[in-house]
Amino acid sequence: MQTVSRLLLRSSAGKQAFSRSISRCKSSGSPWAAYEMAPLDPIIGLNEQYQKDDFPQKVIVGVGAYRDDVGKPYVLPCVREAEQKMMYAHLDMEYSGIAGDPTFVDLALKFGYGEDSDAMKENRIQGVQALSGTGGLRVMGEMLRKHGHKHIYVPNPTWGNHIPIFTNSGLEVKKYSYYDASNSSLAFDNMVKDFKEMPEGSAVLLHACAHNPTGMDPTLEQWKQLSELIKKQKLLPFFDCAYQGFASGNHATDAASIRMFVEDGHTLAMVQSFSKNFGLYGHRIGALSVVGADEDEAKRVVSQMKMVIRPMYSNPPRHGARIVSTVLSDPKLSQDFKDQCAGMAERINTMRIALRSSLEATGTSRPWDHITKQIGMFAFSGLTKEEVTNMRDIHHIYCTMDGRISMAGVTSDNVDYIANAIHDVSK
Ligand code: KET
Repeated sequence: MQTVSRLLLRSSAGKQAFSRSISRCKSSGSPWAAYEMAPLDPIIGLNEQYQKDDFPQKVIVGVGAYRDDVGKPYVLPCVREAEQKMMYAHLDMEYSGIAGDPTFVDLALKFGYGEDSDAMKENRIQGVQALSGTGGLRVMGEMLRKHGHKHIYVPNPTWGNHIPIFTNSGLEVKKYSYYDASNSSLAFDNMVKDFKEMPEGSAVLLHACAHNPTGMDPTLEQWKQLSELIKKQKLLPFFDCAYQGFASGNHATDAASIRMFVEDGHTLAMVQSFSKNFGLYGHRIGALSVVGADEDEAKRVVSQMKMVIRPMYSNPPRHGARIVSTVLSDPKLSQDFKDQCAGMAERINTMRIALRSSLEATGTSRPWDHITKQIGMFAFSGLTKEEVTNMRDIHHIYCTMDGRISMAGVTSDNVDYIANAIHDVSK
């Protein structure tokens, strides 16, 4: 009790909450009496609102989860086939090690860094299985804080959850310029300026590809400039790779930034998610890795990751790791994966073209060319908060408050409805 009160009393908000809690607890007798209803999550919370809406034409384009052209969740056929193989293998259900399944980790790292990476061959890349991207980000945040980091830089804007993940890890979240909303483009000059001002040793989060939410990535030339600058400034690059395969349709092409940085000699970190590219959202499967100066250094860092993981969740689940390993260790299933991932990216691109042309056909006065200029899962529409609210209240279309539309939820059937609604709220 003493420890709990000390923690709560650290801040004045904590003090107030604590005294409210004590007085409500005294009056109702329940220790939970003072707990207030927390707000809905800005992304996942949309699903709850959508479920309650009984309008027949309602549309959800909130969370970044792929849907097929009739709006249904999609399980990749290569994943189904891997599960069949696994069923007949009578696998055990033992605990994983703290670092997860080593076969999975090895295949995941080759998937990210490339099989022929020299750093891979020199064993300078080591990693652990992670509870998908989110879990890997949190482990990295905690580890950085434990090892003296006070802050981390993230792009402005970034995936909303980056901020509480790192804040809850005890890091201060600082932002670097990324996007110029006035002309829907990368704010590269300002980005460079901000990087030049970062203190030496700062961790800087980079979206490896298909930046969320803007859909705008640096070009390869710009990545090269960033690589040189990051080295000069002695920063620690930390890649969040959540959409590998969703930008170009090819996972190797989408890893170009990371592979370039490794070739340029950076020591860095990367978190990978298999939620989107393998469609394994609910299996929570990903990897967290580092490139060290040598094998021993990389292994020491991984040993520290394990020190964070063991008291946090002990060890990760088995099923998703086995699915990814089964696919990536089988040449036929690997090829099937490539084709099916390319198919998802292609459907999204077709929908981008359809949404833009449908919008342009409404007689709109706003430009919509950014929709086809952007890549990955999202269209960063430029709709204001008020327009987003009207989309929801008038047209029953659910997207995030920043105007981000998950293109994966756009289908041949709803694209015109969405375009007309966008036009109606923005004209
Ligand atoms: N990084 C980025 C950039 C990202 O967009 C997501 C998920 C994640 C990491 C984590 O995904 P995980 O499933 O933990 O591997 N983004 C989508 C889902 C979410 O918000 O949880 C989204 O933006 O809709």
